[in-house]
Amino acid sequence: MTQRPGLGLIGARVPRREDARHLTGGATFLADITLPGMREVAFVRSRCAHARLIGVTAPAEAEGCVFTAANLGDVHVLDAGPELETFRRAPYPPLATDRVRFVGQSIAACVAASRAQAEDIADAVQVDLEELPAVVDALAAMSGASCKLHESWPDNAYLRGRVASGDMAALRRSAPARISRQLKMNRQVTVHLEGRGVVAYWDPRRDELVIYLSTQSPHTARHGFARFLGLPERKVHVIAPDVGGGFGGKGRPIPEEFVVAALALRLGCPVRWVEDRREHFLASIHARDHYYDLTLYADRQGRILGLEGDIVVNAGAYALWPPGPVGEASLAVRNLPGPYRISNLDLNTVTVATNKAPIGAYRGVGRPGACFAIERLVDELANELGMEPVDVRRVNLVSESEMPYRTAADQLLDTGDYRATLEHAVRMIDLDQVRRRQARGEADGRRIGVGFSIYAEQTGHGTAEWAKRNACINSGYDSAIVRMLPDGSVYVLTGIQSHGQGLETTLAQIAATELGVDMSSIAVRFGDTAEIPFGFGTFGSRSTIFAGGAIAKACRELKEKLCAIGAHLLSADPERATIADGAVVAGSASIALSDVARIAHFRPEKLPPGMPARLEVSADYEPGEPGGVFSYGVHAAVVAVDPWTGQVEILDYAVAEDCGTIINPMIVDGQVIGGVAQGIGTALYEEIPYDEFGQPTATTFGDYLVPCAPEVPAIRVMHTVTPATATTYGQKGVGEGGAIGAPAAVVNAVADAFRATGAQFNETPLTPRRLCEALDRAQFVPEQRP
Ligand code: MCN
Repeated sequence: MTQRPGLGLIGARVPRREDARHLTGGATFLADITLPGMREVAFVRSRCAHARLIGVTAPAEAEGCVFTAANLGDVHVLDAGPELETFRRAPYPPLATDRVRFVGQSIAACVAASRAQAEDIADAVQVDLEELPAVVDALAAMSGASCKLHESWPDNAYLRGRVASGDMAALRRSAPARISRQLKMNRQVTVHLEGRGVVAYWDPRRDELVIYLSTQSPHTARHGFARFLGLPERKVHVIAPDVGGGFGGKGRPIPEEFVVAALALRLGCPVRWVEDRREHFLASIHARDHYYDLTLYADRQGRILGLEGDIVVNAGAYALWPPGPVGEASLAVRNLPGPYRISNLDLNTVTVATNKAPIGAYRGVGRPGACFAIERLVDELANELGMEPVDVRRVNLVSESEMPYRTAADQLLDTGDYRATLEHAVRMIDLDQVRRRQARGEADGRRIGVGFSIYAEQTGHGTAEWAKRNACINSGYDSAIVRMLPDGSVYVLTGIQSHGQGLETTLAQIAATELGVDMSSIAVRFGDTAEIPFGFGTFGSRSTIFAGGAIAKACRELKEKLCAIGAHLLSADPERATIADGAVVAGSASIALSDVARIAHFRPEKLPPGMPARLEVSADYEPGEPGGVFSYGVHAAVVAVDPWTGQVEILDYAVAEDCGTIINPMIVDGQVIGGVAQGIGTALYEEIPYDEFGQPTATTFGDYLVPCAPEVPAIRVMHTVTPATATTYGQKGVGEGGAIGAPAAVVNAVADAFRATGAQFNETPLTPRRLCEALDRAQFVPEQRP
């Protein structure tokens, strides 16, 4: 890694300060919060994928404890989705009214003194459902014979889109090589360590509803709760305690959380719901579920000439507030050409309603599927042309001299040397050595494969990007307050939220660097809407850019003021003053920051004439031109596949990545490694399958497999540093890249192991069954096991 010198703590491997409490039981997660008189909620959920809701009968002994849509109180269902006339609306009801549209949809909320009692009541509630035909497959849902999810819609499409450029018709006639494939990335859940949860109560002293919520976006949640309940926002106070992971899933409140807030108002006592893991699998946010039908056109030297086809996203039954389900298709289509020079493009997207749980954001949003699709096609093209897959990438990657480069899908790749990063990955995985090993064969008969994938990760985009998406909430900026207290210690208040990614540490590194003070004097605060400045929370790998930018801006202004006060007190020239080692220094004179802060607060008569005393600065931040940045990386995996059982072992995994200037390399390594682990889950293990009746068939960790330590190899990470021009330090986001690149690299490696057989591996997770079926279809019969 080569990084600009002279940036203080920027680039330092500072240990994560939040880990001490997280690892020693000192943290407060949602389920740790108990309040006097608190009641617990259990939900009655639909057992049918699609049905008319005829009636709900509560047991006589549970009178006053069972709430349905009819007696929840005066609530306002939030309309979700982009501000587009062509988007068909399907607001997600807090509790079902006349119809249920997926297994697990909440129908009634049962309240009792304990969760166990609430669950007993829920078990005793009778729900009368008249079953309707269900559709779970997105392609079937788009056929004329399908049942309709929403009666007023002409078909089951939420939204259709098209991205096109160049002359596809001419290319179709003339292209020397073409590869057509159908690819599928199946449905997953977000599987954060801590489930969702909410505690709500009315605080008469402050005349407000207090909502503890395990969330990534406290202010957005506040806005949603206020609108749902018809309360002014000043009467809704959202507090995020420690959040044990979110991976995008906690970015948006779900109906159960809204219901708990409504119950707290209705019942006048604290009410809590803590999601259990089965509820998480059934009805928390689902993700991915993409289908691609694509044709790649190329010349015989491997130069990609064009890409066309369809992207279908199975979005489930309802649109989750605020953005609805369209981000998947939008990000997938715009990132499908990746960092490749592709001049002809014709891609159609459709986001489809089915009788599955609604989808939302999960690490990578749209891009793991897009990366999987294009990177599989690149490898298949290499096979067709008899080329080394890496060579096809070398031919097509955008070069450093072409930056900034606008792709055919209108994405502006800002800075970077993608080709150099590819060469790093090739060296790290030692491609020649792997090829030699393949040629030798394995003593145990397993087959070795090596796979690469390249991704460009859109991070930290400003208001123009969100306006382009017609987003109903444009999160293109964020804000910070930096406040020095009378003893010289500092509060950094930020509108974003840390839910595991280490921001308490990295944002303190930024503030300490800018102010010239020791990190130990800085407290980073987030997650309390009564305390922090307005902001949009954490998603889209935006925090280091937005919160980092806002904090740096506020700190610079505060530093200037501190220098002016210090110089005045020292009778020195403010132009010559700076902060070093906890003091304002001007030439040979200095005054401790604690003295400056104390005087500013308590002895304002000593300040420069007319200067306001308050040592507090707030700042907004949005990245400069070109309004957003792309980090990128190359993943390389080596696998050994057992052709008799379909078991895949990942032998080696290397990532060469570039997220611009790095704030904390240790944390960035952790982000990459964690993301790759999740990507391995996508590639090989994780899926929420539904049967033909719309019943999900993986609702425990017994059926929904996540990679654990034995399945995740020692991942090696290296960084190149190409600073962004649009951000404060040249930093780019990094939180999602690991999850974006891994599925394609792993599946490409498996495909490489069977390159000569013609077997097709185009669906994730590539379970042993799918792998063996692919070999069967290719009529590949492994030799006798040695
Ligand atoms: N970082 C850095 N230098 C950079 C970029 C980032 O040191 N150039 C550091 C950051 O300061 C931060 C971390 O890396 O500590 C991730 O930063 P960033 O890329 O800005 O992403 P966000 O902080 O906005 O985090 C969100 C991102 C996303 S979208 C998901 S999903 C995600 C993730 O990061 N969910 C996570 N990482 C996660 N990590 C954990 N442990 N748990 C989750 O739920």
